[in-house]
Amino acid sequence: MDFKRSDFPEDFLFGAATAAYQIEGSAHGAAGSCHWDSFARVPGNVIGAEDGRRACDHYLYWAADLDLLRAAGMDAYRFSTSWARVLPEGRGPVNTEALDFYDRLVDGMLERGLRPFHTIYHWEMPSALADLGGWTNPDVHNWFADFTQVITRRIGDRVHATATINEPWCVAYLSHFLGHHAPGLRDIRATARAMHHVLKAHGAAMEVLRAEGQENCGIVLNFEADEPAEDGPDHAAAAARQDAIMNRWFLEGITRGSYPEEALEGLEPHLPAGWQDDMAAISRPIDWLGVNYYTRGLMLAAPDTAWPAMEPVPGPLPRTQMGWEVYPKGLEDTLTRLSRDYIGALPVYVTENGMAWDDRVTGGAVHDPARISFISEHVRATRNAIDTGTNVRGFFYWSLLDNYEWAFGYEKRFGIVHVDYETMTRTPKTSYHEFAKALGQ
Ligand code: IFM
Repeated sequence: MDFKRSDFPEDFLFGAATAAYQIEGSAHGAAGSCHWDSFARVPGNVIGAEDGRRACDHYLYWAADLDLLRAAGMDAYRFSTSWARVLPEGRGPVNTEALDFYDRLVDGMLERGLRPFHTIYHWEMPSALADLGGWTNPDVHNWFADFTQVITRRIGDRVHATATINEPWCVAYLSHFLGHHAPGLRDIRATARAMHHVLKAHGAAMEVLRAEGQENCGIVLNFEADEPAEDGPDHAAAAARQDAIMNRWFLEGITRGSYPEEALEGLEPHLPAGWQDDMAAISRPIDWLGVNYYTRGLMLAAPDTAWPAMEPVPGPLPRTQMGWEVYPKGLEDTLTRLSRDYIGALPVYVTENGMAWDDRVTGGAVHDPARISFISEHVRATRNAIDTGTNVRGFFYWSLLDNYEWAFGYEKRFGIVHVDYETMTRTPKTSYHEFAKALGQ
Protein backbone atom coordinates (compact mmCIF):
# COMPACT_ATOMS: atom_id res chain seq x y z
CA MET A 1 0.00 0.00 0.00
CA ASP A 2 1.29 3.40 -0.83
CA PHE A 3 0.74 5.13 2.52
CA LYS A 4 2.40 5.04 5.89
CA ARG A 5 1.50 6.18 9.37
CA SER A 6 3.76 9.19 9.17
CA ASP A 7 1.59 10.59 6.32
CA PHE A 8 -1.09 11.20 8.94
CA PRO A 9 -1.36 13.24 12.12
CA GLU A 10 0.16 11.49 15.14
CA ASP A 11 -3.16 10.70 16.82
CA PHE A 12 -4.84 9.44 13.62
CA LEU A 13 -6.33 5.97 14.20
CA PHE A 14 -6.30 3.03 11.84
CA GLY A 15 -8.66 0.17 12.50
CA ALA A 16 -11.05 -2.39 11.10
CA ALA A 17 -14.79 -2.77 11.60
CA THR A 18 -17.29 -5.60 12.01
CA ALA A 19 -20.88 -5.98 13.24
CA ALA A 20 -22.38 -8.43 15.71
CA TYR A 21 -24.88 -10.34 13.54
CA GLN A 22 -22.41 -10.59 10.68
CA ILE A 23 -19.71 -12.37 12.66
CA GLU A 24 -20.71 -13.57 16.15
CA GLY A 25 -23.01 -16.52 15.45
CA SER A 26 -26.41 -15.82 16.96
CA ALA A 27 -26.88 -19.49 17.91
CA HIS A 28 -24.31 -19.03 20.68
CA GLY A 29 -24.87 -17.58 24.12
CA ALA A 30 -28.68 -17.61 24.46
CA ALA A 31 -29.26 -14.72 22.06
CA GLY A 32 -32.87 -13.94 21.19
CA SER A 33 -34.06 -14.07 17.61
CA CYS A 34 -34.02 -10.95 15.45
CA HIS A 35 -35.79 -9.89 12.28
CA TRP A 36 -32.93 -11.15 10.09
CA ASP A 37 -33.53 -14.70 11.34
CA SER A 38 -37.08 -14.66 9.98
CA PHE A 39 -36.36 -12.50 6.90
CA ALA A 40 -33.74 -15.05 5.81
CA ARG A 41 -36.33 -17.85 5.99
CA VAL A 42 -38.38 -16.44 3.10
CA PRO A 43 -37.29 -17.66 -0.34
CA GLY A 44 -35.70 -14.93 -2.43
CA ASN A 45 -34.75 -12.61 0.43
CA VAL A 46 -31.22 -13.87 1.08
CA ILE A 47 -28.96 -15.79 -1.27
CA GLY A 48 -29.07 -19.43 -0.18
CA ALA A 49 -31.54 -18.48 2.61
CA GLU A 50 -28.45 -18.07 4.78
CA ASP A 51 -28.62 -16.45 8.19
CA GLY A 52 -26.24 -15.42 10.97
CA ARG A 53 -26.68 -18.41 13.27
CA ARG A 54 -23.03 -19.36 12.90
CA ALA A 55 -21.58 -16.54 10.82
CA CYS A 56 -17.83 -16.55 11.68
CA ASP A 57 -18.30 -18.12 15.14
CA HIS A 58 -16.62 -15.00 16.50
CA TYR A 59 -18.44 -15.69 19.79
CA LEU A 60 -15.99 -18.60 20.12
CA TYR A 61 -12.99 -17.17 18.22
CA TRP A 62 -13.09 -13.57 19.50
CA ALA A 63 -9.67 -13.72 21.18
CA ALA A 64 -7.94 -14.98 18.03
CA ASP A 65 -9.76 -12.33 16.00
CA LEU A 66 -8.54 -9.58 18.34
CA ASP A 67 -5.02 -11.04 18.03
CA LEU A 68 -5.28 -10.53 14.26
CA LEU A 69 -6.08 -6.85 14.77
CA ARG A 70 -3.17 -6.41 17.12
CA ALA A 71 -0.74 -8.25 14.87
CA ALA A 72 -1.71 -5.94 12.00
CA GLY A 73 -0.75 -2.95 14.14
CA MET A 74 -4.31 -1.59 14.27
CA ASP A 75 -5.07 1.14 16.81
CA ALA A 76 -8.79 0.60 17.12
CA TYR A 77 -11.58 -1.89 16.56
CA ARG A 78 -15.11 -0.93 15.59
CA PHE A 79 -17.63 -3.55 16.80
CA SER A 80 -21.33 -3.61 17.58
CA THR A 81 -23.51 -5.09 20.29
CA SER A 82 -26.56 -7.15 19.40
CA TRP A 83 -29.82 -5.88 20.90
CA ALA A 84 -31.40 -9.33 20.51
CA ARG A 85 -28.43 -10.95 22.28
CA VAL A 86 -28.52 -8.56 25.24
CA LEU A 87 -32.32 -8.35 25.54
CA PRO A 88 -33.71 -11.51 23.92
CA GLU A 89 -37.27 -10.15 24.12
CA GLY A 90 -36.14 -6.66 23.15
CA ARG A 91 -37.19 -5.34 26.57
CA GLY A 92 -37.22 -6.72 30.09
CA PRO A 93 -34.99 -9.62 31.15
CA VAL A 94 -31.30 -9.16 30.41
CA ASN A 95 -29.20 -12.04 29.07
CA THR A 96 -26.24 -11.97 31.46
CA GLU A 97 -24.22 -14.28 29.19
CA ALA A 98 -24.38 -11.56 26.56
CA LEU A 99 -23.14 -8.84 28.89
CA ASP A 100 -20.34 -11.13 30.07
CA PHE A 101 -19.36 -11.72 26.44
CA TYR A 102 -19.18 -8.01 25.61
CA ASP A 103 -17.27 -7.43 28.84
CA ARG A 104 -14.65 -10.00 27.83
CA LEU A 105 -14.50 -8.56 24.32
CA VAL A 106 -13.89 -4.98 25.49
CA ASP A 107 -11.33 -6.10 28.07
CA GLY A 108 -9.67 -8.17 25.35
CA MET A 109 -9.36 -5.07 23.17
CA LEU A 110 -7.82 -3.05 25.97
CA GLU A 111 -5.37 -5.84 26.82
CA ARG A 112 -4.19 -5.71 23.20
CA GLY A 113 -3.93 -1.92 23.06
CA LEU A 114 -6.97 -1.56 20.77
CA ARG A 115 -9.38 1.33 21.31
CA PRO A 116 -12.95 0.05 21.41
CA PHE A 117 -15.32 1.90 19.04
CA HIS A 118 -18.75 0.69 20.07
CA THR A 119 -21.80 0.82 17.80
CA ILE A 120 -24.95 0.17 19.82
CA TYR A 121 -27.23 -0.88 16.93
CA HIS A 122 -26.14 -2.55 13.72
CA TRP A 123 -29.44 -4.02 12.58
CA GLU A 124 -30.60 -6.79 14.94
CA MET A 125 -34.14 -5.65 15.74
CA PRO A 126 -35.34 -8.26 18.26
CA SER A 127 -38.21 -10.34 16.82
CA ALA A 128 -40.46 -9.55 19.79
CA LEU A 129 -40.22 -5.84 18.91
CA ALA A 130 -40.40 -6.49 15.16
CA ASP A 131 -43.78 -8.13 15.94
CA LEU A 132 -44.88 -4.74 17.26
CA GLY A 133 -43.79 -2.94 14.11
CA GLY A 134 -40.10 -2.49 14.90
CA TRP A 135 -38.87 0.86 13.55
CA THR A 136 -42.40 1.91 12.59
CA ASN A 137 -43.70 1.72 16.18
CA PRO A 138 -43.94 5.18 17.84
CA ASP A 139 -42.40 3.77 21.06
CA VAL A 140 -39.26 2.39 19.42
CA HIS A 141 -37.12 5.30 20.63
CA ASN A 142 -37.97 4.42 24.23
CA TRP A 143 -37.11 0.75 23.72
CA PHE A 144 -33.84 1.73 22.12
CA ALA A 145 -33.04 4.19 24.90
CA ASP A 146 -33.52 1.38 27.45
CA PHE A 147 -31.18 -0.93 25.52
CA THR A 148 -28.66 1.91 25.29
CA GLN A 149 -28.72 2.28 29.05
CA VAL A 150 -28.29 -1.45 29.74
CA ILE A 151 -25.32 -1.88 27.43
CA THR A 152 -23.67 1.43 28.35
CA ARG A 153 -23.86 0.67 32.05
CA ARG A 154 -21.94 -2.53 31.39
CA ILE A 155 -19.22 -1.52 28.92
CA GLY A 156 -19.42 2.28 28.64
CA ASP A 157 -16.67 2.82 31.22
CA ARG A 158 -14.08 1.22 28.90
CA VAL A 159 -15.06 2.16 25.35
CA HIS A 160 -13.20 4.91 23.53
CA ALA A 161 -16.15 6.04 21.42
CA THR A 162 -19.84 5.21 21.09
CA ALA A 163 -22.06 5.42 18.01
CA THR A 164 -25.80 5.11 18.52
CA ILE A 165 -26.86 3.60 15.19
CA ASN A 166 -25.17 2.30 12.05
CA GLU A 167 -26.45 3.57 8.70
CA PRO A 168 -29.97 4.83 9.42
CA TRP A 169 -30.67 5.00 5.65
CA CYS A 170 -30.33 1.21 5.52
CA VAL A 171 -32.37 0.77 8.70
CA ALA A 172 -35.20 2.87 7.26
CA TYR A 173 -35.17 3.24 3.46
CA LEU A 174 -33.37 0.15 2.20
CA SER A 175 -35.49 -1.97 4.54
CA HIS A 176 -38.95 -0.32 4.36
CA PHE A 177 -39.04 1.29 0.88
CA LEU A 178 -36.73 -0.79 -1.30
CA GLY A 179 -37.44 -3.99 0.64
CA HIS A 180 -33.89 -5.35 0.32
CA HIS A 181 -33.19 -5.71 4.05
CA ALA A 182 -35.28 -6.95 6.97
CA PRO A 183 -38.18 -6.42 7.48
CA GLY A 184 -38.39 -6.32 3.65
CA LEU A 185 -41.25 -3.81 3.32
CA ARG A 186 -42.05 -1.67 0.29
CA ASP A 187 -44.37 0.82 1.91
CA ILE A 188 -43.95 4.59 1.93
CA ARG A 189 -45.84 5.16 5.20
CA ALA A 190 -43.68 2.62 7.01
CA THR A 191 -40.62 4.21 5.38
CA ALA A 192 -41.43 7.74 6.49
CA ARG A 193 -42.06 6.57 10.02
CA ALA A 194 -38.85 4.51 10.13
CA MET A 195 -36.88 7.46 8.64
CA HIS A 196 -38.08 9.65 11.49
CA HIS A 197 -38.14 7.11 14.32
CA VAL A 198 -34.59 5.97 13.69
CA LEU A 199 -33.37 9.53 14.23
CA LYS A 200 -35.69 9.96 17.21
CA ALA A 201 -34.10 6.81 18.66
CA HIS A 202 -30.66 8.30 18.04
CA GLY A 203 -31.72 11.45 19.92
CA ALA A 204 -33.17 9.44 22.82
CA ALA A 205 -30.00 7.35 23.02
CA MET A 206 -27.84 10.49 23.06
CA GLU A 207 -29.86 11.72 26.03
CA VAL A 208 -29.23 8.46 27.88
CA LEU A 209 -25.52 8.51 27.00
CA ARG A 210 -25.16 12.04 28.33
CA ALA A 211 -27.09 11.16 31.50
CA GLU A 212 -24.71 8.20 32.00
CA GLY A 213 -21.74 10.57 31.66
CA GLN A 214 -20.60 8.97 28.40
CA GLU A 215 -18.12 10.99 26.35
CA ASN A 216 -17.15 10.82 22.69
CA CYS A 217 -20.58 9.90 21.29
CA GLY A 218 -21.81 10.12 17.72
CA ILE A 219 -23.61 8.31 14.92
CA VAL A 220 -22.50 6.49 11.76
CA LEU A 221 -24.14 7.56 8.48
CA ASN A 222 -23.66 6.04 5.05
CA PHE A 223 -22.97 8.40 2.19
CA GLU A 224 -23.04 7.93 -1.55
CA ALA A 225 -21.67 10.42 -4.09
CA ASP A 226 -24.83 11.05 -6.15
CA GLU A 227 -24.55 12.34 -9.69
CA PRO A 228 -26.89 12.54 -12.71
CA ALA A 229 -26.17 9.77 -15.22
CA GLU A 230 -26.95 12.07 -18.15
CA ASP A 231 -27.15 15.80 -18.85
CA GLY A 232 -30.41 17.62 -18.36
CA PRO A 233 -32.37 19.25 -15.54
CA ASP A 234 -34.62 16.22 -14.89
CA HIS A 235 -31.64 13.95 -14.30
CA ALA A 236 -29.96 16.57 -12.13
CA ALA A 237 -33.17 16.79 -10.07
CA ALA A 238 -33.26 12.97 -9.76
CA ALA A 239 -29.69 12.95 -8.40
CA ALA A 240 -30.60 15.76 -6.00
CA ARG A 241 -33.60 13.73 -4.74
CA GLN A 242 -31.43 10.70 -4.13
CA ASP A 243 -28.88 12.89 -2.33
CA ALA A 244 -31.66 14.32 -0.16
CA ILE A 245 -33.10 10.90 0.74
CA MET A 246 -29.84 9.08 1.29
CA ASN A 247 -27.38 11.70 2.52
CA ARG A 248 -29.09 14.92 3.59
CA TRP A 249 -32.12 13.55 5.49
CA PHE A 250 -30.01 12.10 8.28
CA LEU A 251 -27.21 14.66 8.15
CA GLU A 252 -29.52 17.67 8.24
CA GLY A 253 -31.81 16.07 10.82
CA ILE A 254 -28.84 15.70 13.13
CA THR A 255 -26.89 18.86 12.37
CA ARG A 256 -29.70 21.33 11.56
CA GLY A 257 -32.86 19.88 13.09
CA SER A 258 -34.63 19.92 9.72
CA TYR A 259 -35.28 17.65 6.74
CA PRO A 260 -34.53 18.57 3.10
CA GLU A 261 -37.46 19.74 0.94
CA GLU A 262 -36.59 17.32 -1.88
CA ALA A 263 -37.24 14.39 0.48
CA LEU A 264 -40.17 15.92 2.35
CA GLU A 265 -42.03 16.34 -0.93
CA GLY A 266 -42.56 12.56 -0.98
CA LEU A 267 -42.32 11.60 2.68
CA GLU A 268 -44.01 14.40 4.62
CA PRO A 269 -47.60 13.21 4.06
CA HIS A 270 -46.61 9.94 5.72
CA LEU A 271 -44.64 11.25 8.69
CA PRO A 272 -46.15 10.90 12.17
CA ALA A 273 -48.16 13.94 13.30
CA GLY A 274 -46.12 16.43 15.29
CA TRP A 275 -42.78 15.21 13.88
CA GLN A 276 -41.45 18.78 13.98
CA ASP A 277 -41.56 18.68 17.78
CA ASP A 278 -38.92 15.92 17.80
CA MET A 279 -36.32 17.80 15.79
CA ALA A 280 -34.68 19.50 18.76
CA ALA A 281 -34.02 16.14 20.43
CA ILE A 282 -32.80 14.67 17.13
CA SER A 283 -30.27 17.48 16.70
CA ARG A 284 -28.67 17.29 20.14
CA PRO A 285 -24.93 17.95 19.73
CA ILE A 286 -22.73 14.99 18.89
CA ASP A 287 -18.98 14.66 19.51
CA TRP A 288 -18.06 13.05 16.20
CA LEU A 289 -19.57 11.81 12.97
CA GLY A 290 -18.91 8.43 11.37
CA VAL A 291 -18.80 8.25 7.57
CA ASN A 292 -19.35 4.98 5.74
CA TYR A 293 -18.47 5.32 2.08
CA TYR A 294 -18.30 2.70 -0.66
CA THR A 295 -19.31 4.09 -4.05
CA ARG A 296 -21.20 6.69 -6.07
CA GLY A 297 -24.79 6.61 -7.32
CA LEU A 298 -25.64 7.52 -10.91
CA MET A 299 -29.28 8.57 -11.24
CA LEU A 300 -31.67 8.88 -14.14
CA ALA A 301 -35.07 10.55 -13.95
CA ALA A 302 -37.92 8.05 -14.31
CA PRO A 303 -40.84 10.41 -14.91
CA ASP A 304 -43.48 7.72 -15.43
CA THR A 305 -42.92 6.14 -12.04
CA ALA A 306 -44.09 7.08 -8.55
CA TRP A 307 -42.04 9.36 -6.27
CA PRO A 308 -39.03 9.53 -6.10
CA ALA A 309 -39.30 9.02 -9.89
CA MET A 310 -35.70 8.02 -10.47
CA GLU A 311 -33.61 4.94 -11.03
CA PRO A 312 -29.96 4.11 -10.40
CA VAL A 313 -27.97 3.00 -13.45
CA PRO A 314 -24.62 1.19 -13.62
CA GLY A 315 -21.63 3.41 -14.43
CA PRO A 316 -18.53 2.80 -16.56
CA LEU A 317 -15.90 2.58 -13.79
CA PRO A 318 -14.31 -0.69 -12.58
CA ARG A 319 -16.61 -2.48 -10.12
CA THR A 320 -16.25 -4.67 -7.07
CA GLN A 321 -17.90 -8.06 -6.46
CA MET A 322 -20.97 -6.10 -5.24
CA GLY A 323 -21.19 -4.37 -8.62
CA TRP A 324 -20.30 -1.07 -6.95
CA GLU A 325 -18.12 1.36 -8.92
CA VAL A 326 -14.72 2.15 -7.42
CA TYR A 327 -14.79 5.93 -6.97
CA PRO A 328 -12.35 7.20 -4.30
CA LYS A 329 -12.91 10.83 -5.26
CA GLY A 330 -16.42 10.47 -3.87
CA LEU A 331 -14.95 9.88 -0.42
CA GLU A 332 -12.78 12.98 -0.63
CA ASP A 333 -15.74 15.04 -1.90
CA THR A 334 -18.03 13.69 0.83
CA LEU A 335 -15.58 14.49 3.61
CA THR A 336 -14.88 17.95 2.22
CA ARG A 337 -18.59 18.72 1.78
CA LEU A 338 -19.26 17.68 5.38
CA SER A 339 -16.80 20.11 6.90
CA ARG A 340 -17.60 22.91 4.41
CA ASP A 341 -21.41 22.77 4.59
CA TYR A 342 -22.38 21.00 7.78
CA ILE A 343 -20.03 20.26 10.63
CA GLY A 344 -17.01 22.56 10.44
CA ALA A 345 -14.22 21.16 12.60
CA LEU A 346 -16.25 18.37 14.28
CA PRO A 347 -14.13 15.19 14.32
CA VAL A 348 -14.98 12.72 11.57
CA TYR A 349 -14.02 9.06 11.30
CA VAL A 350 -14.22 7.03 8.13
CA THR A 351 -16.00 4.25 10.00
CA GLU A 352 -16.36 1.94 6.97
CA ASN A 353 -14.74 1.68 3.58
CA GLY A 354 -13.94 -1.52 1.77
CA MET A 355 -14.63 -3.82 -1.16
CA ALA A 356 -15.84 -7.34 -1.81
CA TRP A 357 -14.04 -9.69 -4.17
CA ASP A 358 -14.38 -13.38 -4.99
CA ASP A 359 -11.28 -14.23 -2.95
CA ARG A 360 -9.98 -17.82 -2.97
CA VAL A 361 -7.31 -19.56 -0.93
CA THR A 362 -4.55 -20.93 -3.15
CA GLY A 363 -1.53 -22.61 -1.64
CA GLY A 364 -2.46 -21.31 1.80
CA ALA A 365 -2.59 -17.66 0.68
CA VAL A 366 -5.17 -15.23 -0.68
CA HIS A 367 -3.88 -12.70 -3.21
CA ASP A 368 -6.14 -9.67 -3.47
CA PRO A 369 -4.30 -6.95 -5.40
CA ALA A 370 -7.55 -5.14 -6.26
CA ARG A 371 -8.22 -4.62 -2.54
CA ILE A 372 -4.70 -3.31 -1.98
CA SER A 373 -5.26 -0.64 -4.64
CA PHE A 374 -8.74 0.09 -3.31
CA ILE A 375 -7.49 0.73 0.21
CA SER A 376 -4.51 2.79 -0.97
CA GLU A 377 -6.73 5.01 -3.10
CA HIS A 378 -9.33 5.58 -0.38
CA VAL A 379 -6.72 6.26 2.29
CA ARG A 380 -5.20 8.79 -0.10
CA ALA A 381 -8.63 10.38 -0.62
CA THR A 382 -8.93 10.64 3.16
CA ARG A 383 -5.52 12.28 3.35
CA ASN A 384 -6.54 14.78 0.63
CA ALA A 385 -9.63 15.74 2.64
CA ILE A 386 -7.45 16.38 5.69
CA ASP A 387 -5.22 18.60 3.54
CA THR A 388 -8.20 20.69 2.54
CA GLY A 389 -9.31 21.15 6.13
CA THR A 390 -11.58 18.26 7.19
CA ASN A 391 -10.91 17.05 10.71
CA VAL A 392 -10.67 13.33 9.89
CA ARG A 393 -9.37 11.41 12.89
CA GLY A 394 -9.37 7.82 11.73
CA PHE A 395 -9.96 5.23 9.02
CA PHE A 396 -11.60 1.83 9.58
CA TYR A 397 -11.49 -0.82 6.89
CA TRP A 398 -14.70 -2.84 6.35
CA SER A 399 -14.19 -5.54 7.28
CA LEU A 400 -11.70 -7.42 9.42
CA LEU A 401 -13.24 -10.75 8.38
CA ASP A 402 -15.25 -12.09 5.46
CA ASN A 403 -18.72 -12.28 6.96
CA TYR A 404 -22.50 -12.44 6.54
CA GLU A 405 -23.24 -9.82 3.91
CA TRP A 406 -26.97 -9.57 4.71
CA ALA A 407 -29.14 -10.28 1.63
CA PHE A 408 -26.04 -11.63 -0.16
CA GLY A 409 -25.41 -14.27 2.49
CA TYR A 410 -21.79 -15.45 2.59
CA GLU A 411 -21.08 -15.00 -1.12
CA LYS A 412 -19.47 -11.55 -0.97
CA ARG A 413 -16.09 -11.35 0.72
CA PHE A 414 -15.12 -7.97 2.18
CA GLY A 415 -12.49 -9.13 4.68
CA ILE A 416 -8.78 -8.54 4.84
CA VAL A 417 -8.93 -11.94 6.53
CA HIS A 418 -10.47 -14.85 4.62
CA VAL A 419 -12.87 -17.12 6.52
CA ASP A 420 -13.48 -20.73 5.53
CA TYR A 421 -17.07 -21.17 6.73
CA GLU A 422 -16.74 -24.98 7.01
CA THR A 423 -13.65 -25.08 9.22
CA MET A 424 -13.71 -21.45 10.46
CA THR A 425 -10.04 -21.18 9.50
CA ARG A 426 -8.89 -17.59 9.24
CA THR A 427 -6.37 -16.81 6.48
CA PRO A 428 -5.00 -13.27 6.40
CA LYS A 429 -5.08 -12.04 2.80
CA THR A 430 -2.22 -10.19 1.10
CA SER A 431 -4.10 -6.93 1.81
CA TYR A 432 -3.91 -7.71 5.55
CA HIS A 433 -0.12 -8.16 5.33
CA GLU A 434 0.26 -5.00 3.25
CA PHE A 435 -1.92 -3.03 5.66
CA ALA A 436 0.21 -4.26 8.54
CA LYS A 437 3.36 -3.18 6.70
CA ALA A 438 1.92 0.28 6.08
CA LEU A 439 1.21 0.51 9.79
CA GLY A 440 4.81 -0.29 10.58
CA GLN A 441 4.55 -4.01 11.44
O1 IFM B 1 -21.69 -5.26 5.42
C1 IFM B 1 -22.18 -3.96 5.39
C2 IFM B 1 -22.25 -3.37 6.78
O2 IFM B 1 -23.05 -4.13 7.62
C3 IFM B 1 -22.83 -1.97 6.73
N1 IFM B 1 -22.16 -1.16 5.76
C4 IFM B 1 -21.95 -1.71 4.44
C5 IFM B 1 -21.30 -3.07 4.53
C6 IFM B 1 -21.06 -3.64 3.13
O3 IFM B 1 -22.26 -3.77 2.45
